[in-house]
Amino acid sequence: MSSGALCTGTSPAAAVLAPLGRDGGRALMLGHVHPDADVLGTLLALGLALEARGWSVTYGGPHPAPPALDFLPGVERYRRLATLDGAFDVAVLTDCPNPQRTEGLIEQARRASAVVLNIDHHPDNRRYGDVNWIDLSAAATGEMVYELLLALEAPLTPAIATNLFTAVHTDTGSFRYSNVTPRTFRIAAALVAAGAEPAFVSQALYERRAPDALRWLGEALRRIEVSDEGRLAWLALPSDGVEEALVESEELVNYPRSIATVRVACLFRERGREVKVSLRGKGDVDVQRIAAEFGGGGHRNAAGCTVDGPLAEAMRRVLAAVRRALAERKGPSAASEAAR
Ligand SMILES: [Mn+2]
Repeated sequence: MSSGALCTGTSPAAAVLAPLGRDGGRALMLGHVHPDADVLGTLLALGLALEARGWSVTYGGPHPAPPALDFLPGVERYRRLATLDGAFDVAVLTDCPNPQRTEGLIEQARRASAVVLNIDHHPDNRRYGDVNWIDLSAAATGEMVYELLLALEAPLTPAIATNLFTAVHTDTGSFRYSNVTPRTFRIAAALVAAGAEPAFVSQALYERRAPDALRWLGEALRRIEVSDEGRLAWLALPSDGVEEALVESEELVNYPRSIATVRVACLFRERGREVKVSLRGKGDVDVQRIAAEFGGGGHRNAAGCTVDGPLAEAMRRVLAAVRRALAERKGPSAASEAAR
């Protein structure tokens, strides 16, 4: 693994600005598997800003953008990439802690690009870029790319602002999670002033369900189980009959997480021989450490991993690890924890 320059500030260092500062060039905005709004919003925002300066920009990754994010300005430019054409002055990856999540495109990008720029806020980032900007205090990579565009003196168009606002909006659970800081709101305010519309983004994200999706959601929520004196809750979805796009768009793990007593919530999604696991905490258990036991990663309160099936065996292993973490964290009652 290459280990290039490392920058950790809230503002981009000169090494981060250098490959992007000139007028014109060829840039690759490279996303990872199943890109979410923080990935897509930041890649599109930075790409659009570079295009305004005469750059030619390619946007894509191993998977296409999900239909639920079809409202992001410029997202029609983002496509599934199998191979890369030509050479790039810079390849940018955002919100991607592990280069393996590009399914091999990172190797091609390295060969084709003068500089690989890695912009992320995950604590387990592998620092695989020639330049790595890792700001663990950022609630979203969207905050970092906002600072980057300010430093580049790029104009914040409504399209760019909408992309960054959506990135911050989703990574903070609509400004509800513990990663939200005064800076998050300052940046959000600046983005709204620049033309992002909160009501439009909220409706686009949360109020475009089909009636069938709601019925299906009801069926799924019936499966929620609660145990360990209410401290642990999970939802397990076998592979049969559930439309993947529906699961992706619903952030289902937030439902078990919303139970008052729950300290750790899990979502298990069986996919062929693998089970995708999403873990959510409320601050007292570090779910990233649990995910890391299974080769995954994420943040303290939100992490994920992929575990070998079958579903029941995956659940047994992961729930055992969660219970170990809960036992380590025994002490104050759930009520006094909730009051902190
Ligand atoms: Mn993120």
